[in-house]
Amino acid sequence: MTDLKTLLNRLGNGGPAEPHEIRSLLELSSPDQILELFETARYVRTRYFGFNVFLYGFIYFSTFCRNNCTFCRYRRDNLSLVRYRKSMDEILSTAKALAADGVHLIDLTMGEDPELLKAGQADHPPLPDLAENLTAETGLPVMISPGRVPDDILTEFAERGISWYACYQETHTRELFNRLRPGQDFNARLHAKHTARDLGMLIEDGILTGAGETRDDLLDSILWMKKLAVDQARVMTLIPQPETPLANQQSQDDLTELKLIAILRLVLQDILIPASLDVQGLGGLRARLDAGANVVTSIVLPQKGLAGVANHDLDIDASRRTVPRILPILEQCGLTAADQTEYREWIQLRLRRTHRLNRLRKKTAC
Ligand code: SAM
Ligand code: MD0
Ligand code: SF4
Repeated sequence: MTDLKTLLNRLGNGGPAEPHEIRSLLELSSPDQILELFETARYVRTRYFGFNVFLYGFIYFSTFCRNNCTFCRYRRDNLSLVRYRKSMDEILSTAKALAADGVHLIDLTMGEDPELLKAGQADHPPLPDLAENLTAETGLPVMISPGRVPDDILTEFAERGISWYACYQETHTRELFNRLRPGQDFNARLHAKHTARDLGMLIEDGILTGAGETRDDLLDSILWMKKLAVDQARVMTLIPQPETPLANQQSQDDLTELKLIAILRLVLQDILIPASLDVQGLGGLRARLDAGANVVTSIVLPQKGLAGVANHDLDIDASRRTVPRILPILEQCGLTAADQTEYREWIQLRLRRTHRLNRLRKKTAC
């Protein structure tokens, strides 16, 4: 059995990890050893990104959803909330304000809103037009998080220059997926990510932890995301939501999330890994960055009636999910917000790599 120092030394220098070695990292419980894990993750982050961190503005523009995910406040059967669908003008003005605050990307997120999935509604152009308008008006790259959408819509996103497709599997174990996302098709959700990648988009996948998974489930997810060669990988700790089937799930502290951030950094090395403000708000940011994350996500403008997902209102109207509140924390961590140009350059390089790999895959398939 390799000792921890040897293993961290190898991973810290970009070496490979065997599944049983990743499992041993997931099992770490000694505080000193966990700190060594985080330190190595920061070392790897510095090698690829220096001290730069990227900032993602978040616009949850429709909270209507046709699905019934057991963990989610916005599931169809939850009748206890007032839902909203923001107009094109509201979305544009919010995106411009976020851009002026210095975010690097606009993350356009929605429930699987049947109205928006139909082409072009009164107040709304079709989704690909909406996303393209945002790119044009803000000059920023756009991520779209619409849930599972058909291939023709993905094709339009790619043709309109949308950089990212985000779609979180939550777990890569079918049986657990069926419990978390009942009535949804495991393969179809994976297929959407493959299709987006084949179309030349960058892709993000993600794990939900604290939702009844085992260590082997987590290991499987890490191996899947490595195989899929995702460009961004996230982990979120379940925040049990009232009025949902997982309302009484025992709350989990954030240690597993932090270890997963560090392990993803060591196994996937040069990808983007979010520190989401949506789990513990601003108070949880430093720990996530110290574990090796390099993107702050879920930056939400206050007083606009916009919601978060896991924590729908935490820190939002107190203006604590804003760029000015984040910058001092980056500084405490010895980090700094990248220039918008630096992020665009990273995207361009990564997209070129995707296109190269796609060409190679096509050639070997012939
Ligand atoms: N409706 C789209 C979909 O499901 O793909 C887009 C929304 S997606 C950004 C919502 C994500 O937030 C989920 O995939 C899940 O990872 C996370 N999430 C939702 N509810 C959560 C909760 N209660 N606790 C933690 N994370 C949650
Ligand atoms: C976040 N609440 O960044 C958001 C969301 C969607 N692409 C991201 C899960 O944490
Ligand atoms: Fe809908 Fe997404 Fe929530 Fe599932 S996670 S219920 S698809 S908004």
